[in-house]
Amino acid sequence: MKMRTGCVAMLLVALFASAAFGAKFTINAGIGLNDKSAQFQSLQYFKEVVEKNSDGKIEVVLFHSSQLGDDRTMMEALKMGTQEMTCPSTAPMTAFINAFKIYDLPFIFANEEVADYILDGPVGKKLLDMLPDQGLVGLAYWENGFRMLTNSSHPVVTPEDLKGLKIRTMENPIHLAAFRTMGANPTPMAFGELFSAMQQKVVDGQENPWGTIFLQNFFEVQKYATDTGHVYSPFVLLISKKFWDKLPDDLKAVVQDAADQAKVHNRALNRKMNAEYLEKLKEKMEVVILTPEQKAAFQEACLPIYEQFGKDIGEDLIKEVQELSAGFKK
Ligand code: KDG
Repeated sequence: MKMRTGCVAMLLVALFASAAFGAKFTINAGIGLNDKSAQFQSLQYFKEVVEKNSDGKIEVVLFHSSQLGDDRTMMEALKMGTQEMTCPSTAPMTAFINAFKIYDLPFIFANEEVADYILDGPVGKKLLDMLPDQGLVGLAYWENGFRMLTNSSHPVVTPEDLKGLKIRTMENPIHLAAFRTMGANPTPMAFGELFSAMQQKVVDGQENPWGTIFLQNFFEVQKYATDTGHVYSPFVLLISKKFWDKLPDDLKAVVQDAADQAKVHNRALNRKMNAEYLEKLKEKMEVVILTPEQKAAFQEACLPIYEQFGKDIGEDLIKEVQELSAGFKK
């Protein structure tokens, strides 16, 4: 309740600010990560392009660190039309559109280039096209990235090392099932609660890309990290359909173009930051870099998940992604 009052107050401040600024439309955009993240920097880039190319007709107001709520709450606000923009991981989006679970299958993408190829191709588009029925419009796939495991108990080198570890996951049935299958004790939790849950030892560990582990100071409460790369998390830059439908076509084009430009910026920046922060984390944590054989053991341990969720996601969709990925050439 307190959170909600805070959010309303913040949106009111934004409303008055935009009235003073003279913009015709205001996009309030909220995310869970902090203001140092590649995601926030990419939103700043988006804001600059939109405000410039709309000649000030659109103002973009940015909120970070779950100031407007977590991924799920913000998506619901977009559906209701009380917030204009957010950029969630696809994992919690599966609460609204089942097919997005395809991205949660462990090790479905071999690397970032394959991920780009699928997300920017017919599969990625097909899934974005399902969003308007849910009151959401997907402007572009940005990148959260390959997720890495951290914990406060011991180094994890094999799936057996996960036994008994209480791991926070995003709110997603496949992530929960995958960690359960590997022997861990997973629990879903909103991102905004994660740091204190680790600090108070409510959970032993979590999984996120290197940039998040560094920039959210997770190393202060987590001693061990492993480059599992078990799931590639896309972000989707979402806009409320209620808001989108009110925008004239020329301004829709400005917003879409800015989202596409910011996507290119975001992916490059995110990859650069993830690589840099891995090196910095090596000075702060005990980081295990798995050999290809060690990684294959995690991949094998997760295979039952494909069977378990095959029907739910759609065997055809899984096959389509696997065949497209196999045919990918740089
Ligand atoms: O801003 C994005 C976050 O809200 C969230 O999606 C980050 O990967 C994430 C997580 O673990 O919740």
